[in-house]
Amino acid sequence: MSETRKVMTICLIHDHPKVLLGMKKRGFGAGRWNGFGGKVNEGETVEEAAKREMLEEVGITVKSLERRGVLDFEFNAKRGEILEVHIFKVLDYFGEPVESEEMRPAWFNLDEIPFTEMWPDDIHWFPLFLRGSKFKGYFLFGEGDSVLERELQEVQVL
Ligand code: 8OG
Repeated sequence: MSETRKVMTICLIHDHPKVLLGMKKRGFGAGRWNGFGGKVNEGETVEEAAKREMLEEVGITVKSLERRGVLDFEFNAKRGEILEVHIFKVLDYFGEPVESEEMRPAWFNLDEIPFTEMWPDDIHWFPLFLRGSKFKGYFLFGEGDSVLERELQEVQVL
């Protein structure tokens, strides 16, 4: 079976003991808290896309970031269409979070991360992200918020 891939980004700011999330106001994933990101455009590197989305969605200029995870997502109803999501930790930035048409930002304490209002995979990989690991994985989603298959492993190099 042929496979298509859409490459996407998520950026997270972890200023201990808080993490910055955004409530997605419209489009795919609306009503969920998430990091900031979107599709990588043609002619852009994944890092460039991650930085662009941070500026567009929350008004933050990223000076440096580090890739911490790569996850493949597939929906059972759309087999063969893989979302390849690259997850970055923002290391250095300037600006304050500003609400945009797409995202309403808020800081969360690490013990108050709203997993029930996030994508169902997040509860699995967030702990790895927060403790500084790098990781790779695959999630297959079924109806509603069900996860039919999942693989997740820590890696040394992505
Ligand atoms: O451009 P758009 O806003 O549609 O991009 C979707 C965003 O949602 C992008 O940042 C990637 C992210 N995203 C998915 N699937 C999942 C998921 O299962 N978990 C998390 N945390 N984010 C996801 O597309």
